[in-house]
Amino acid sequence: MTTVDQPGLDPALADPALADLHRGFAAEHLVPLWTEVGDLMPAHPRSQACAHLWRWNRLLELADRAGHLVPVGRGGERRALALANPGLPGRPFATPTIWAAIQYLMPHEDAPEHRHSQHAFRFVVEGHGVATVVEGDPVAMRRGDFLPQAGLNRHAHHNTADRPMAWIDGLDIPLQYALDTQFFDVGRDAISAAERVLPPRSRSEKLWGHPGLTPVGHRSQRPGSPLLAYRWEHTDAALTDQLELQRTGHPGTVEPGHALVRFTDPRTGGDALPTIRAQFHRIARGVTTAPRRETGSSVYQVFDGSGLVRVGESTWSVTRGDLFVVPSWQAVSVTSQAGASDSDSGALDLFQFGDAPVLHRLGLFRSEVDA
Ligand code: 1HN
Repeated sequence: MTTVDQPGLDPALADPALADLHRGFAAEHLVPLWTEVGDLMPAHPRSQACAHLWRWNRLLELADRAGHLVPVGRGGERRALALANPGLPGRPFATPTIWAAIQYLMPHEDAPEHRHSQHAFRFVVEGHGVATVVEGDPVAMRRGDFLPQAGLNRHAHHNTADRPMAWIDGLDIPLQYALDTQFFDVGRDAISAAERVLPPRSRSEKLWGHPGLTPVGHRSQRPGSPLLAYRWEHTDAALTDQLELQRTGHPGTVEPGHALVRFTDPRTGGDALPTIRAQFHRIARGVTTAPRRETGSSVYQVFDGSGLVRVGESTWSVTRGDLFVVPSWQAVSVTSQAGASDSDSGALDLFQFGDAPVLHRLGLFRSEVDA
């Protein structure tokens, strides 16, 4: 509580009549606006979420220890470790709208089938061997792939390999928690033998994975993209082409040395998930992006390369797999700096996910680029 003219002194204590009035408010579960207006109506977004960085090698080490100690099964459903933003009290939420986690499956292990209203995706920074089985369609997960799973699709995961595999999950859990829209059902106890396979392409890709071509006679009415895997080969080629166009003097990139693509629903061109925007950035060697702030929050994962990231007042050196949060209205700028162990072109590749579709649809999206 703040007071207008006597900071630190609660007016209800100073004046017996006011004290009595405040007791009356409290008894009726009322709060006077004049004690709260500064917090409820800030001049610009002041997120309680902090800019925060999680190191991939620490996440992986802890996930592997959990793999040896904690089974996966009904109830817990997933061996997932949520990124809990230190600024957000109570629940383990990465941002006010986004839940993010590292998930881990041991060799030949299954995560049981279920479905929920929360929209979700997987993104793979390293490894292969797991299939996510969505409505009976086994979808192989490999490094660099983005795998959206819109709400109410039944899904299980199965590790076909002799090695453990990790990936990240993003879900709109905090948003649906705030809106009280959650539904959850368990699915079959086990997937069938026919589903325990790792086809190079899923049925969804055979139907929906051809650029500019819509399969006639398939009217998927579900929200969210019917394409269940956006493969790294395509993302990589799109980013390479943008930078190449820019180098040869043609429009191509969002800013010099910064290529950007968005994962979209092939039916509409809109975001692949109704509540989550997922994008991929490639920042050419030595380039620093213009500091940009937006309403709404994002989580980024370094896919490849090394660099320097500035979010609000924080600066970190980052490398493959590291994850960081960008809270609403905090400026983000990144510099690509080739590290000693980077074998590639010196570019910094970043996967980003956030709540932008929600803000756009509600007319609340705003952005600024600092000169
Ligand atoms: C879920 O279904 C997955 O399918 C991951 O991998 C994380 C967190 C809460 C609720 C459901 C998954 C989840 C989840």
